[in-house]
This record gives sequence, C-alpha cells and structure tokens, in this order.
Amino acid sequence: MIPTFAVVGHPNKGKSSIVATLAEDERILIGPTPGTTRSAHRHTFSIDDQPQYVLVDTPGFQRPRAVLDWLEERAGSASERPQLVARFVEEHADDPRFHDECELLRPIIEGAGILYVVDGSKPYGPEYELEMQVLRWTGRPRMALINLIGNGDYVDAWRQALDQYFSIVHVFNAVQADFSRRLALLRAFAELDEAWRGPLESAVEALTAERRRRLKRSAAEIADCLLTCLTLTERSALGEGNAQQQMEETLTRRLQDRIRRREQEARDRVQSLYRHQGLAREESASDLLATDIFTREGWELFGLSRTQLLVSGALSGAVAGGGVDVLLGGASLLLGAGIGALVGGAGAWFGSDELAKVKVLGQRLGGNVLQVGPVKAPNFPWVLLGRAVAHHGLVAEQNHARREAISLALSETQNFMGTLPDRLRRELADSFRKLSTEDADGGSQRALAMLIAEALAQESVKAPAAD
Ligand SMILES: Nc1nc2c(ncn2[C@@H]2O[C@H](COP(=O)(O)OP(=O)(O)OP(=O)(O)O)[C@@H](O)[C@H]2O)c(=O)[nH]1
Ligand SMILES: [Mg+2]
Repeated sequence: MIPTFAVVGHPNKGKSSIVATLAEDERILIGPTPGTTRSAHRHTFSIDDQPQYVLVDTPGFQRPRAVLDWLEERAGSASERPQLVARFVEEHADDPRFHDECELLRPIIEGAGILYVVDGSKPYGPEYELEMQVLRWTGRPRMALINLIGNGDYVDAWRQALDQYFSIVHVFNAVQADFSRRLALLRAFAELDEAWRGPLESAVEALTAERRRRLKRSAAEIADCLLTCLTLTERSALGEGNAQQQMEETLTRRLQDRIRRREQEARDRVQSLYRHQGLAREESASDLLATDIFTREGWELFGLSRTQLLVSGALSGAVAGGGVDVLLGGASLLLGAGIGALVGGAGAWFGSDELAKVKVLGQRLGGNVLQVGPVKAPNFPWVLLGRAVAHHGLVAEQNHARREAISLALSETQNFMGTLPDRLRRELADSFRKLSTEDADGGSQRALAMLIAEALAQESVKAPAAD
C-alpha cells in the first residue's frame, strides 16, 4: 500500500504549500486568501514512475462546531466513532454547508493518515480544539505540523495544545524547508503507522538517490554547456569594401548572443531536472544571477582572481606579469570594459591576453573569411562555471511552495570559484585546458562533468538566496 496523507487544517495555514513541497509540484495552487483550495486533490509523488507516497490537499475546516455537535448527538461507544464520521460524510455528501468538511474527511475515512497543519506564528485559540476533536473521532494515525507563516512565535503554546491530540508534533516551515528537513519529516511519518514504515524508508532512500542523480545530471549538462561555449566561433566572408572592424564587432555580438542563449538553455535543463520548469529567474539588472555574462562585475564575482588563476595553473607567469599590451591584444568581449577597467588593478583582472581569437582565414572565392572565437580568456570557463554553480545551488534548494523568482544577492567581496579547494581548482584548470584543445573527446567531457559534480556538492558555493 502506498502511504497516503491527508493534509488538513484551518483555511490559509499552508496546507497546499506543504503538499507542493513534499510532492515537488510547482503547479499546485497556493494563495494568500482563505479558500484557495476548493476540493480534495490527490498528488502522487513518484520517482522514475514509481509512486512513493500520496498527499491529499484539502480545503480548510468551515464548521467544525456543527460537525462535532452532529457527532456528539449520536455518540455511542468510542469504537463506533470512526463509523459515525463516515456516516456524517455520507449523509452530507450533497449538503453545500458541509462541502469542505466532506472533502477533507473523505480521504481520511478511506485510510489516509492525518497531517494537521497550524500556523505557529499566530496565537493558539480554542476554535482549533474543535477541529482537533473532529479529527480524533476518525481514529486515524495523526501528526501535527507547526508551519511558520509570519514572524510571531507561539510554538510553545501550540505544542502544549497539540500534544494532547497528536502523537507526533513537528515544526515544519512549508516554504523554507530544505531537503534534509523533508527527509526528517518523511522519517517521522514512518513512525505513525507500522504499515508505512517500510515504504517510507524506501521513499527516503529513493529520494536521496534521486538527489545524487540530479546533481550528476546537472553537472553533465553544465559540462556540455561549457564545452560548447569554449569552442563556439562565428565566421563571415569579408567582402570587398567591408570594414574588418565593423565585421569583427558584428561577429563578436553574435558570438556573445549564442553563448548567452546556451547558458539560458543549460539553466532551463537544470531546472527541469529539479522539477522547476516554471521557476522564473530574477531579471532585474541589480540581481547577480541576471548580470550579463559579458560584464566586468560578473567576471570579478564568478571568475578567479589573478593569483588564483596563477596558482591553479590556468595562467602562465609571463602572461600574468604582462600589462596593458597583452590585455589589449584582441577584441574585447566585455561590454563597456574600457582600457581603464582592464588596467585598473587586481579587481578588474580578466586574465586574458586575447579575450577572443580573431583571425582572417585563408583566401576563398569572393574574399577572406573573418572568424571570431573561440573565447580564449583563461577566466572564461571559470566565469561560466561560477554562474552555473550559483544557479544550481539556488535551484537545488528551492522549495516547490516558493513561487517568487530565484535571485542571487551576494556581498561584493564574495567570490564563488575562489572558495573551491585548491586541488579541485587545479584539476578543473587542467580539464579546461584539455577541452579547449582541438582533440577533446567524450572522455575528457565526462571527466570534467565529474569535477563539476564535485564543485556543485561543495557547501562553500551555496550562496544565500536574496530574500
Ligand atoms: N512566509 C511563509 N508563507 C507561507 C508559508 N506557508 C504558507 N505561506 C503563505 O500562506 C498563504 C496560504 O498558503 P496555502 O498553502 O495556500 O494555504 P492553505 O492552507 O492551502 O490555504 P487554503 O487552501 O485557502 O485553505 C500563501 O500566501 C502562502 O504563500 C510559510 O511557511 N512561510
Ligand atoms: Mg490550499
């Protein structure tokens, strides 16, 4: 039997949010006004088409007093109470006054466990006692979840009340709970009913394995994006009378656009791996996730410093010690990066003798062919990787009940790739070097993917989300 839980409670306390989080479903309707959920919906959480558990989202209690009165008037012995609740639902199936109660009680009568949701940021009140009593009449295993919607803290008072009606009481923040909190909750569910223990322990294992798989697949996706971006070129015939510089600028712009698009594509794919297809990304210019890849801020934040590039072997001493001449050797891919920015000290170091190769290819009929790319700046793969790691970190921790766009706010001094262990940084530098040579093969791409997986798993790169 698949463990099934009815998520019930007062209107507007985060029931649907909890279902969305546990079922990893970003489409479940969540809203600020009471009565968002009008009828019961079953949401099966599956991994590889294997159902793990079912959550039933329900409307909130409307008339617990009237339900309880009805039950008490007919009360016989305690053993008959569950049947009496079933009778209530049967007799009121078409009664609009008890539509919501019937919707929420029906799955429980049919065998679901109870997850009773309250808001621990609001004071406890006696009206909730009526709901708890009705639930106790069903005789089903039950657990209370204290959600925290606002800033108040009445958790202790709530606990005292809930302890009398529920065998297990957990604080669970529907919108902020991370992966480990979800696992802890599933383990607690396993305590509710002996019959669910085995299936839920398997669910915890399946979820953990699935999470590792998502990380690996994300790493492979990012490696593929890097490989593409490191080898992309743009060409065009340089006809008679065509100014080379103008053509160079056009091709540079095209190259930039293709790289930007490829990065967006990789972000979309990573989001689908985490079932976050619909998740928006912050687009305001002040947000770091939204910074254009070809800007100075992005390169400083997501790339490596001159010293880090040197130490990891991504840069030879001669180039690092160079100066204005080597810096200005090629076409600048960076938007608005003037000479001042390029020479202006350690912070503005791009680590490049030529940001992108520009060459005039051999004579053909009709004239020369101008090629821009591939991007050769030593910091370029680091910037791409830093941005991908930051995005992945946000997506992997994003809760499916949280619907705002993901965004990234960091202190200016924080540097993503700089926090990686030296050994990993050196291995990545080696791998980037191999990939940028002509004979890169599938093996070197897989090797890069493994290193990227390691980088994605680093605690140090998990950036705090903007709130
Ligand atoms: N900050 C914060 N907001 C939350 C949390 N849980 C729920 N909310 C918000 O509270 C409101 C109600 O959430 P829902 O999940 O729709 O609540 P519900 O209990 O399903 O509501 P009904 O279907 O109307 O009974 C929404 O605006 C949520 O965004 C939480 O843990 N933190
Ligand atoms: Mg709801």
